[in-house]
Amino acid sequence: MKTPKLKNHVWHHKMEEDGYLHIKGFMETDQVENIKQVFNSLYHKYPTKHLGFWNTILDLPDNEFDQTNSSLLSILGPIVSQYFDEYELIQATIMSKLIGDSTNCPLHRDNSILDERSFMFWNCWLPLIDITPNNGQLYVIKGSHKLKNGIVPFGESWQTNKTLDYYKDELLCLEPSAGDLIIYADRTLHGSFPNNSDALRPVCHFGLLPFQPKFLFFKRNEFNSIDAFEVEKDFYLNRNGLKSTEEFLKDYSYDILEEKKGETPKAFIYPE
Ligand SMILES: O=C(O)CCC(=O)C(=O)O
Repeated sequence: MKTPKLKNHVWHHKMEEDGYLHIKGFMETDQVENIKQVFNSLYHKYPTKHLGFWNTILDLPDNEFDQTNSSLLSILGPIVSQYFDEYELIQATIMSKLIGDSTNCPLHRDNSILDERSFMFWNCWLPLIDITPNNGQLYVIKGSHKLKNGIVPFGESWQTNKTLDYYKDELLCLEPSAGDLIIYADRTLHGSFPNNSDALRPVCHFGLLPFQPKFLFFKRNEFNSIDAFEVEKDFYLNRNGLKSTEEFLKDYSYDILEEKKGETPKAFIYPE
């Protein structure tokens, strides 16, 4: 399985075994404060229209999103390169859990964007405040990246009939401090509890792709199996992933394949 590599071999092995890793003191306090200030100014300028989370992807206009992405990447790039090899870092966001009971984020795995038969990406979660059990704590199911968690196409949520209690022996509730880094694999089961504190809970969030991955766009077909379409990296670089899958596919076939490649899209049934 091709994944990014941690330079520290012990950590890399731990990540491979557990499907998550907690790195303490990943980012200096002053850099965390800088990102927090960016968050505070953007959050007040562009208040959210959504429930649960404020997010630079959902809530910023294109120009502000691009600018924030670039400045986050310029802060993160040099730090990430101290810890990792053989990765691609293409997008970073700030995401804040809002306040109240409606902010529960149920157990799930993340959406699928790679050929998961041979590629795995890692998501990175860097809290800008200290995390406590009361303020929207992240949890992971240790080792769950090795379970058959299935492909999750964009526009769909991971489905399960199991409760969190079913996984209680492997459930790990994480308590990172501001500036620590939590890494979890694209298919690691995770979620977060409601934020019952009186403050927002902002995090910087970025994905680490393995070097030169094969990108796929997955779409459920009328027979309830999943078609996979080969796409270029650019496909996931704009904010199309948030559109409905119909629109997504339309953009894909007209804009990416016909205009850029002059081909019609070829789908193949993806083994689950
Ligand atoms: O930030 C959180 O509380 C959870 C984030 C999460 O689960 C995700 O982005 O997939």
